[in-house]
Amino acid sequence: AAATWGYDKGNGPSVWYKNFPKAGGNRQSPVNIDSKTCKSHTFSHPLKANYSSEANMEVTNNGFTFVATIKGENTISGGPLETTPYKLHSFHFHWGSDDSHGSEHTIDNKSYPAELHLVHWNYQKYPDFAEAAAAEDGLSVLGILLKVGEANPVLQALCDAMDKVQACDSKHTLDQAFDLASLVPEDSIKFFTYPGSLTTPPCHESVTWLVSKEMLSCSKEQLSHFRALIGKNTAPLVNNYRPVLALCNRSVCSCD
Ligand code: SG5
Ligand code: ZN
Repeated sequence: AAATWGYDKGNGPSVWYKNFPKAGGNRQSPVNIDSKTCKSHTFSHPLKANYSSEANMEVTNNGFTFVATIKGENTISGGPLETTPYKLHSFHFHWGSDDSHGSEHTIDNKSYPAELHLVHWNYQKYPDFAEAAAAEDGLSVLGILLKVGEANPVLQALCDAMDKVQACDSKHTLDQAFDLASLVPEDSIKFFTYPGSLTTPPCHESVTWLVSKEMLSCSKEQLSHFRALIGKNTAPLVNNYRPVLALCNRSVCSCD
């Protein structure tokens, strides 16, 4: 059966609303973050990720992205989440066919070559992830932009794993424990935040977005591993990002 959505001409972001009406809503993601006009805000608790190391991490090329599913208990809290811990469910990336685009969020209208999404859920409130994914306070995604620079040793383990799942719908289990904590800034995280949605169908308006001000550096060689993944219909898996949408009646807060 033909996929109901994708990133191609006939099934891309501009037509998602036909099968997934929420995609036409006014709390959609991603957005451009205008660093000059967003309001500064100080929350009572600093935003902190409480991450550890994940043994036997499983990664999948599902034809839409490269995703790692997480079994251990890793949480994020503080900032707009206040004292409610949200638990890490999985992480995945979005990327482009070249270095000039690929991120979902843009900062001052600038795109980056890729974006990491660490997806967390409000596990103390909702009995399962699927229920949280549809609830207005169900999810919080920490987005970290990738910029071209030095090769990143932390990302290298993932680039090596990508080579094992080049084929669409393949899985691999990492044989070395993966240190999740090294993906995120060590102390408290400086970030932008706004209420938004999943950036893929069904585009539920359930996400408290946290976009890190600190980026991860990634070499051009490392980016080539992302672009060597194969998507649906044997086409290269590239440009799996949704373009920015209107902020509508929302504002982005800047938090240090
Ligand atoms: C990703 O974006 C993944 C989803 C993720 C969405 O591209 O999409 C796909 O892989 C398409 C099938 O990740 C998973 O499915 C993980 C197993 O959806 C979720 O994580 C929640 C349902 C949307 O997430 S995003 O808004 O952070 N981009
Ligand atoms: Zn994503």
